[in-house]
Amino acid sequence: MKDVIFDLIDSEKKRQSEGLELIPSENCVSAEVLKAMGSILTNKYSEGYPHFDGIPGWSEDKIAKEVLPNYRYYGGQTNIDRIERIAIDRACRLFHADHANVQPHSGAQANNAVYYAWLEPGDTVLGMSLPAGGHLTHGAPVTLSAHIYNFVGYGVTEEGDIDYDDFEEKALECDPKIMLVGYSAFMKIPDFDRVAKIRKAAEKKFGHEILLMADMAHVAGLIAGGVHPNPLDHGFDVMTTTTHKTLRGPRGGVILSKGNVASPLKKPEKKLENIPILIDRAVFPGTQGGPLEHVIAAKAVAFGEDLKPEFKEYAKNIVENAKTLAEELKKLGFVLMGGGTENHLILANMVASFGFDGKIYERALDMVGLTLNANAIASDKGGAFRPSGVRLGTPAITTRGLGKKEMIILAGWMKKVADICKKAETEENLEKYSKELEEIHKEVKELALRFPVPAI
Ligand code: DSN
Repeated sequence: MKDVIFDLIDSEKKRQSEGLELIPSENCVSAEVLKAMGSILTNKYSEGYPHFDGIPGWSEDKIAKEVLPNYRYYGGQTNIDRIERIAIDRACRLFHADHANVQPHSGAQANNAVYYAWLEPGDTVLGMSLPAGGHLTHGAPVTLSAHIYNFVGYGVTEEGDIDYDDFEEKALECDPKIMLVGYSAFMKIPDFDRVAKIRKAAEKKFGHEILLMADMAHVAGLIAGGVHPNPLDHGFDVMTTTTHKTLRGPRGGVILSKGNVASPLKKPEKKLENIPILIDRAVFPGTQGGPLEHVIAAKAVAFGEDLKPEFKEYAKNIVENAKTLAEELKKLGFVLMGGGTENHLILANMVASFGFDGKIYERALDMVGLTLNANAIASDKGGAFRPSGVRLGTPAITTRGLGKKEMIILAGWMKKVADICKKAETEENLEKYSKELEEIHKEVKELALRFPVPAI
């Protein structure tokens, strides 16, 4: 008998096909990425790392005897090693990195490995605070890393940009070991050069090296596509990212770094120049066991797609769509944080726009097949469960081929749903407007089916 799980997968295929995905951290993978991810590579254990290309000053013979047998803890790695090596090489080419660790199971795992590579318990990390748009793993008190390390949060300005004065003041006060630029709800392009200058001043004051880390999980695809600056080109040592957002790969993480690339078998001195090796040791055996080689193969396929010229066009279109959608929403009375967007992401303050919160709007949009998420805005009073805003973005709909014309239609639907929420006032009352919502749903479905989800 067919397992019910497959019925539910079919049902999810229908939901994705008939609706439009506006969650800015989601995307639709290609058939090739899906095929690699669903392959028999999932059968294989391969703790360790693929064979190394060479170690300066070591003979081939010495490497063969002393290093290679120790690189993996299981036999049968002929194909796995080649796959992982290709994933690493492609990731390095995409982001101008000296080294890539492609094994993190997620962005959170990637961040935790970087912390473990560089910090001692109690050390300080300066990162964007959660209410300002930072990520849970940048110091939210509920996380494991917040129990181990000391996180100091910087904020954003009224205009929605990083408050660089606050950043600088805190950097020169809190003696950070890591300075972190990264976020999951931020619409501006960071001034990486300014942060690199602040790092130098803080290093001078405190007399030790400070790791410059960028968590680019949201915008990595824009960086790869050349429409967003690359922190590794602007003095940053490490960049972490997930692989499933704008990069359009399988769910997972990767850590890119600058520095000496050498054998992870010997623990090097804790210096910035050794960060690639420290990171390899921190991922395995530091914080993870067996790598997911079927996912690593899918990462390699996605990185191959991201290196193609078409991906540059895709990245450009993501940003153009987001800007068009933001402008249309503003014309219709939506108050947008930061006044709009410079990337793929839009944060609308629903309380300031129409007097209701993000949760009722998320629910009503779900009813018409438009999916986004309620999201706190800086200095939000509504808490995590009744945030004032909604966060939306264009990576998935751009993959499906929607363009300027459809952004204008989409903004119109969003306004109609906002008008219904205003009348309904509560989520329970939305049912009273089910006929009006169903009319919009029909239109959404008709348009969505004209732009098929790849690989479905
Ligand atoms: N959950 C991701 C996002 O939606 O931004 C961050 O981890």
